[in-house]
Amino acid sequence: MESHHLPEGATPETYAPSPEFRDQANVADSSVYWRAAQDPEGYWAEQAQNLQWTRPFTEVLDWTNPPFAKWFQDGELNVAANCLDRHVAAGNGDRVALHFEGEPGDTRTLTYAELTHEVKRAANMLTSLGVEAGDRVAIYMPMIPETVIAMLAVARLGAAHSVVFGGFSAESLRARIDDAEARLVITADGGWRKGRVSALKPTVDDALALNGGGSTVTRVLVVERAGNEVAFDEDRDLWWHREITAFDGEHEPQGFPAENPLFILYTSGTTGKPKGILHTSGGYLTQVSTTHRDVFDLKPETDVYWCTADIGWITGHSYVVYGPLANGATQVIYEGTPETPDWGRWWSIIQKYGVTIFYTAPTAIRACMKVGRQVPEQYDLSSIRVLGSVGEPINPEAWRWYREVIGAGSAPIVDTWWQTETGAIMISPLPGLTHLKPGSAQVPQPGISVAVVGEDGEPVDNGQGGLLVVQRPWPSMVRTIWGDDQRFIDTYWAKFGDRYFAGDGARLDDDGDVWLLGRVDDVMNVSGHRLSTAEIESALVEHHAVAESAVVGADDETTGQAVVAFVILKTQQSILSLEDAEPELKKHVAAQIGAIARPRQIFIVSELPKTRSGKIMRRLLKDAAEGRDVGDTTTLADTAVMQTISDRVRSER
Ligand code: 6R9
Repeated sequence: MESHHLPEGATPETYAPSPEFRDQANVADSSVYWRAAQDPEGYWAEQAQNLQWTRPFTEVLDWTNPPFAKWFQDGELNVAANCLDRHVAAGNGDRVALHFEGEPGDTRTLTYAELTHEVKRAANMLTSLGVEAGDRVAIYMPMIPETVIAMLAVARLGAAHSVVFGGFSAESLRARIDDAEARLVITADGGWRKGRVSALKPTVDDALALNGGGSTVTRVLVVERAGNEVAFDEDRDLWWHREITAFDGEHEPQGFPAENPLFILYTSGTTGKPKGILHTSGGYLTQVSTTHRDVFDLKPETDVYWCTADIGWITGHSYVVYGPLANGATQVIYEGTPETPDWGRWWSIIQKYGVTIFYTAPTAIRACMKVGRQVPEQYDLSSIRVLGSVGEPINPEAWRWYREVIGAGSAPIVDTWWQTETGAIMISPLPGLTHLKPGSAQVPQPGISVAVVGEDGEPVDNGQGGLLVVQRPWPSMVRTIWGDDQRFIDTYWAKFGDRYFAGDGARLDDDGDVWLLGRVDDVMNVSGHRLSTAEIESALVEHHAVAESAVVGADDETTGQAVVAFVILKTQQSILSLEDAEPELKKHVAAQIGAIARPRQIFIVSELPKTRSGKIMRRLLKDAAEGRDVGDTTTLADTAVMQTISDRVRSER
């Protein structure tokens, strides 16, 4: 810890980069911020030159029709070739792209040459199944190399993938397939989680059987991974390993326009219906590769990078697949959970592969803290030189533990703020420059401009809480909500004109560093995953015994927030006894949405607190769920309700 280089007004706990780190850092000259701020488009155009364009762009940004941005629009490129072929052509074909570690302990290594070969074969296979540029392909897979191969093969053909996290239910999968009108689903028989096989193909079968069975899907391609027994529809289903044998590794990549859709990824919004966030090609790849190189200080020749995110989330898209591979990085991908077979698993993987850059979420760090430092201390973690955090604010206590126990007291921690919608990191320290402050994501990246404003859109004073906005378009920004331009405008742009409203509260300190304060809407953050209160409420009321429900995200020591539901049962129902209701409804939510949405607690109540206009007061329920005294209830139609509810909650704590 140092204090003599502190800018005026900085908090005392500040960690400067070591001189050794600074001397070797990719970005060691702070004038980059100033240069990029003078000419953001020039900065991004320069970054885009690190990609291989089959047709060079002449226009950087078209913002004539806000909020619909076009970046590098007259340029053409092939995203997959940028992640694969060009590294092979540059003589780096023998470099390891993926060190895969299966949960049961099986391993597979793929060099860039091998990965390129596999993606070319897969692209030929998909072509034979009718996949063409402009199509959508749903991917419902465990964390295995074929998932990366499938995504890149789809991208190589100019089609768009929609990856659905393997923990989502048949209903959630089906809603996403329908919304994107996917014609093909790529899945696996199952994957390994917590020492057991977690089946995937049966969920695909269930999803496609819903709504009378008719869907846009004509084919299901199945990777053999876990060996579990699966049903096969001979007219529809194909084994990947059988099909692929017919195809060789010759495939000429074609250039596609920079604004060609690359993927749709669904994320929770404030209403029940998930939003299909659309990302396109050239701008997205530019910003994910730039930030991956500079924020993590990547040296592709020597680093071994590991991001623990599942590919089903945006972090997996941007910082497992596209950023690292565009940069020619060597990385680890791991199929399973950190506690399998025991809590030493992650640390043993770091030791085994000599991981130098490690990127994970605060919820995982807190879970490891709970287990105790004696576990990681049994492993040699001395290869680590950069640590990253993403998904929610990292509390200073977890930050210090992460730095000390995992980072040997010296590794810089980059706390990266961004969203599914932003596509890439927006606010983060740069490890060779920034004096780190535990708990703050700190600095907008070069070329990015943010502000903290009040409801009126005017900047608030430093130290005051407000709403985070992004002031200018950025290359990896969401282009629209799939099929719903109006919702795109309403959700992100209607509030502050042509500035992007992120939905997060924030404040600036006197150094201008950004502190994130959590969501300002009805979106919860559970273990770094976004869940909508409305979506869980509607799942609950779909249960035939439920009359009404209210869901809140309550503070939780490990998961950041946890789902707490308040439910009114139908008076005439005789299906559920009071004792059975809680477990049954938990199971129901998990089946409807996915295990991540399973409530921590469900309280069966006889009434919910409502305003006179009939709005449920979730704020009061949150107070009760977090064990606080419930504040002002005078706006409630019935003031006694909250007393009854908080007594109930207390009696169960
Ligand atoms: C990448 C990702 C986005 C929401 C975002 C914010 C929260 C993410 C954060 C953070 C504070 C950080 N969030 N990173 N809050 N500090 N470093 O997580 O995308 O799943 O779309 O979630 O997560 O609330 O709005 P996504």
